[in-house]
Amino acid sequence: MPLDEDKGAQARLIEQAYAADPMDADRTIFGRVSHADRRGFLKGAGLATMSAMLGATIPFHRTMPSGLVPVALAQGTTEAALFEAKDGLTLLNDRPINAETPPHLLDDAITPADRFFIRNNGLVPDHALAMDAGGWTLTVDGEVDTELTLTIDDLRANFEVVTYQLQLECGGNGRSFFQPGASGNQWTFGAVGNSEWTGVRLRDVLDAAGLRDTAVYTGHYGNDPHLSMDPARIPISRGVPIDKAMEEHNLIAFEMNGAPIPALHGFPLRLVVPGWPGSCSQKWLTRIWVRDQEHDGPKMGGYSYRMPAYPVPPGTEVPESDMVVMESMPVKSLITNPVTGATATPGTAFQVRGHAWAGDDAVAAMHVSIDFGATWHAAELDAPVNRYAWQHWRADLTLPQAGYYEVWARATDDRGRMQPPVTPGWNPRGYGNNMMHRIAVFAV
Ligand SMILES: Nc1nc2c(c(=O)[nH]1)N[C@H]1C(S)=C(S)[C@@H](COP(=O)(O)O)O[C@H]1N2
Ligand SMILES: [Mo]
Repeated sequence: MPLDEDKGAQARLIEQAYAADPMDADRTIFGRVSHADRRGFLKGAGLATMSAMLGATIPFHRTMPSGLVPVALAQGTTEAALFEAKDGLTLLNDRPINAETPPHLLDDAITPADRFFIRNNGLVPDHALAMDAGGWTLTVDGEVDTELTLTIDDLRANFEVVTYQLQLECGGNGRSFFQPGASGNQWTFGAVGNSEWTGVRLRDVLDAAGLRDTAVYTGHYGNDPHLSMDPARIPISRGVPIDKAMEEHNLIAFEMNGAPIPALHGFPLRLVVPGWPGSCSQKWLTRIWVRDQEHDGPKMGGYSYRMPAYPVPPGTEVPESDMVVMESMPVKSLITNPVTGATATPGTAFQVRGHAWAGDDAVAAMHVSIDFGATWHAAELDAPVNRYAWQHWRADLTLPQAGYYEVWARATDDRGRMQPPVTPGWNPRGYGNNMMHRIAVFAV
């Protein structure tokens, strides 16, 4: 087959790599084709390149839509390649893949998928890497009158499809600041995002199944493989009390920001249970088991996503029986502009801005300080576009003279609770750290 259509250097590189080791084409190539963005590159690839990558001619190439990414190549997508396409995230762990977003990259009102943090406990399932939703079903069973098995088309056809902006934060966000430290991903500030999610309401689906009087809790299941690859083990299965599950804003989502949910974020179906630890929002969702007791799946018990029932001095060995499940996340905010370390001109106003959120509650006030918390200025605070969306805030600040300053930001929720200046309530696994975000600003 003549390879004369595409003389680009990248294409030759791919063809050589492919020829050298067809089975390893994906790993060989995509480390190198920078991330000229694999998908973008494939979309622009000429027929010869595409054929070389597939290792076969394409007899019906005339009817192949231009820009189509052949599924055989999409199937070769790896977690590493997907991470490369993420825009400036900090990788905390690559197996399982965990990455956070630096605060200044969370400046958008709606977090783009490329800037949404990744928190996986296991591996991304193959069907998601291939973006193949064929045959996907969701089962709803347990304490229900009618067991349901629903395809994604069934969900779209039989239930109202709604779109909400919902903020999602990992329960362990801020863990790295606890003393003594806790094991687990050393999140700083960026295990949080606020995207637009489209799907059907969890409550509508539970209503369709008919909850029995015995229903007290949900149990969520996805099909992500355990790190051990042992099919008998599952990485995580959490749930929420029925009262929380029946809230209007919980979604069984199939779109993120108007597009299919990306592989890393749960394609083709995930729960979004806002306000509570992100772990309640099962990705790659296959089953909702309605329980007659508190769910006891992996990461529901022991010290996982649990806090001491009473305040303890840092480093205390808390008996397991005194640990209670984390529910609503605490009030919190981020400064997303300027970036820490920025410079400002003395005597000239500049804008500081960011977002704030408060678990099941709303943020009522936002304050900023430039003198290490001695005095506070009220910031302008927007209402959320819908319940559970993060709220935007902004303030104009002026630094009086040249020197080093810190901007501190403090949110207050509608029950009067504020962010503390230092890490709050130490707990064995380092959850729920809502200390204020501080940035450095040099007036020069
Ligand atoms: N199936 C499955 N769902 C999951 C997880 C997982 O490992 N597997 N991680 C959970 C945790 S701990 C968090 S914080 C959120 C993170 O969602 P994101 O990766 O889309 O940011 O997904 C939750 N849902
Ligand atoms: Mo999490």
